[in-house]
Amino acid sequence: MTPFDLRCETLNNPLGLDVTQPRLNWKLPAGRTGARQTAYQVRAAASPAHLAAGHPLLWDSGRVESDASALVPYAGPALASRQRVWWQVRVWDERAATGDNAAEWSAPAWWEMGLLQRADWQAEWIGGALVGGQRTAIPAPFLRRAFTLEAVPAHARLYVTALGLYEISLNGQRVGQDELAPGWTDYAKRVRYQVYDVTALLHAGENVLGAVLGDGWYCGQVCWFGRQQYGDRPKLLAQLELSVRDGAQATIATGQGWRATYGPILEADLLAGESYDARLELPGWDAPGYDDARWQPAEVFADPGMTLEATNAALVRRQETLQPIAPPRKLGDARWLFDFGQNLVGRLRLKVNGPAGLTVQLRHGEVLNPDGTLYTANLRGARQGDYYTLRGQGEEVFEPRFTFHGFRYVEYGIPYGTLGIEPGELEAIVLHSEMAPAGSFECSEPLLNQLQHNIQWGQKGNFLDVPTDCPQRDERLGWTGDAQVFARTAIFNRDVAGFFHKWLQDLVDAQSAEGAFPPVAPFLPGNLPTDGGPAWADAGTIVPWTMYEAYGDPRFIEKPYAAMTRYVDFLARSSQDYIRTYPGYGGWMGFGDWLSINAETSHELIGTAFFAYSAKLLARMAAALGKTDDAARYGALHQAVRQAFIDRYVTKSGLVAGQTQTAYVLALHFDLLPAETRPAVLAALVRDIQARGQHLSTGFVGASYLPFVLSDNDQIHLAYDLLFQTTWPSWLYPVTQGATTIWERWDGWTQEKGFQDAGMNSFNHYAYGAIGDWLYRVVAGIQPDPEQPGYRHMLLRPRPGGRLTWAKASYETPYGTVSSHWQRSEAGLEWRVTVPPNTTATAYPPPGGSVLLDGRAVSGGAVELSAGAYTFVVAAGANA
Ligand code: RAM
Repeated sequence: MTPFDLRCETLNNPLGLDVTQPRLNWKLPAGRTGARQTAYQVRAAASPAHLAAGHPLLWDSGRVESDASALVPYAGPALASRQRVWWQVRVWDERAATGDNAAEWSAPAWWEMGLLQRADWQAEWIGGALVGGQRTAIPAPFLRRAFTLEAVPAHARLYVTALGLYEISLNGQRVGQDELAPGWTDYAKRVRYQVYDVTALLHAGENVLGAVLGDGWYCGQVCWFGRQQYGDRPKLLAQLELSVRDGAQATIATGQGWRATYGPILEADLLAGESYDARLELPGWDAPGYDDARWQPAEVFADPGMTLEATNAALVRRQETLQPIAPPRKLGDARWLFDFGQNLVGRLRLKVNGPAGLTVQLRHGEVLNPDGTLYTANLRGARQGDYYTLRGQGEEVFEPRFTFHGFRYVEYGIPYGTLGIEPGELEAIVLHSEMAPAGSFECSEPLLNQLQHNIQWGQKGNFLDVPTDCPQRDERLGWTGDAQVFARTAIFNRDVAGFFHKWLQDLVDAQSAEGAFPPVAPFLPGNLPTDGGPAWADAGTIVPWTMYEAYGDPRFIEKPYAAMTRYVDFLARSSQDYIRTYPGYGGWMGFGDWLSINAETSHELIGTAFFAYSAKLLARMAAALGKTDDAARYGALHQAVRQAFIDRYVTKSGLVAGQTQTAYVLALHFDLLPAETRPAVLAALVRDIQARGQHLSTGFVGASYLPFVLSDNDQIHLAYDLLFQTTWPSWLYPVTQGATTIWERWDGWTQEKGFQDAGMNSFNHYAYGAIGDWLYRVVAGIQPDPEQPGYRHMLLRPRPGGRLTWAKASYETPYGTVSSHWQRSEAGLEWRVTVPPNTTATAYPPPGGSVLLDGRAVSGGAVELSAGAYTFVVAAGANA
């Protein structure tokens, strides 16, 4: 029983943490039924040799009688900046009596601390002299610093960040694989730094640190707000620390002595794209021996004083490469259309041969006009175009570095029509935040499998450092409502723990002075209301709870806790007799049930429903943290809001005011009805769906809950009918239209109307992909147990239906893989599950006749399972 897959803060050997009490995870091998840890011992030391010898140790937990194998806090001496800790663990399992010989030590793992104090930084912010403007871009600054080392260093770390974006190299070799670093935070408050082990890149003699800066979110265009939202030009902060063999330390830091110039990158903007003139390249600029006499001294800037924070999670990386699915189609003189077969987010890599001075234009778009040309109207003010001017010396390769585009199609053009030339070669590089795959879902219905594919790609495309609504037009904001509805699905598809730890900080940073959470995070004041309003602002309570339920990490609810109480107190203060966004309320009324179809739900009803829900979740989180007074207080508040909802919106006969699907769904799902009126409300919901020819009418607010309301209330057949609906509005309609990602609108394109309003019509918007959660939880039946969060215990309850003959899903919990796979046959249904080691599950075999578990009869109803692999056979029966 040797533990493996050791993690610190859920990361694999993280370099540069500033979590002062890191938590440790390990997994136990699967395979034995009932495998379970009964005790563990962790030890930590300064080197693997010390661990192997067993001394000197930094920390020894001793044998701890505990089944905890996830998020076990390091409890050794306080950690210092730069400290590297090696650690290992051994465990005792349910078979072992006592005695040390039962357990084998794991292979060692490590983590290393970053710079914990501001005083650890000697570096100063540097950059170029040009400033650009609200509408004017500047070329990308190139910065360099040469230095001499007498000997090869034994150990070297680069601590680096930027206001804007950076790419940094040592002796001409790119450092790290992160893209668009350091990502987007509220730069007035914090910026994250990265740490790289660069020991292997240094040598004795002259060495060169070189950096190129991009505008990014700091001073490039953000949304439709224009440029320079945070500052006037990009800046770099970098500190190379090295130790030589005799223990002497040296630091090369940004500040005086750095040189600056401009080179081939004429402009680089996230929304517009990049323009690169290869004739202006600076050969050898980042290598030793280059003469920088014609460069200028870099500008040195005063410290803006924001917090420098370790990244503690993964950044954006290049993830995969796609090739065009067919040879380019000629559109006209010197214009060709490339099709990558997939709406994706990233950028192109161009390979081209041609004369010096020829400019290649690459325009990106998601869809095509009816005449087969590129459709770009829905990009609004985002140019999404890159320009490459050839140096004219054989094969040239270009990939922009400080931009990303949302596209499936590319128009390749040579603006000044050089005839007789063939296009170069293109491949598409997919970019997104590093998030390990976590789950998979598959079933017998190809259309649903394509839907799952589209959900996955919607997530990849919109999880680019912040969870964005869309990746293509001049918007790309961290809309809170969208993130809130999609978070549960996101967790099933990918490991998003680090991603949401970071974004929840963005959300807290963006809280208004009154206590409201914003419509978007990071938030830029002056452009949007400071209060996101119903279902948007409530991301501030819903997302922490969602993360806590799935990951079991108390920090998800501890860190934003004070902000959440301020928020719910704000709701209490700003509502009238517990009715939120009431008529005449002076503040922001909210976005309503955004993009619903002919079914406007009252904003005060949505507001009050979400007020009740936020209070309820906060009471639950308070209880989980042992804050019993708060739990009671917010529990009482929840009851009061619930009663106000009933008094105001529910009639005696059980109708809900407004009479939209979303109104019924919220009342039922958030438990805002007297028990005796639930059947009537449910019946009204069912009637409305039937009256619309088995169609939903819900927008962003109602759509994610609708299928759960049906499946939780004996309407599983109708839930499947909606899921299988292929005419719009429905989840499968875009799939039948060849969609490869989730559309923003149910009717993004229809036969009758063609494209929806170009002012708001993204073809890569994850919000309606929230149906993915229902595929995992209900179709395949994998659910965390909120009473034992983080999959310590789980619920397995598939609900076969529709025309599906089989479905299967798996999910990587902190303990290992849980899976559920059911298959119909003439005789009934076979259901195979695996429960990860050191966890338990309650399994609910689907309804039917008699039930066999691994060949033995079990009585109907729930079955408790320990770790292991099991097969249920449910005979065909009356209720199936
Ligand atoms: C639009 C986007 C976004 C939504 C807001 C309210 O800009 O569709 O997804 O959350 O509006």
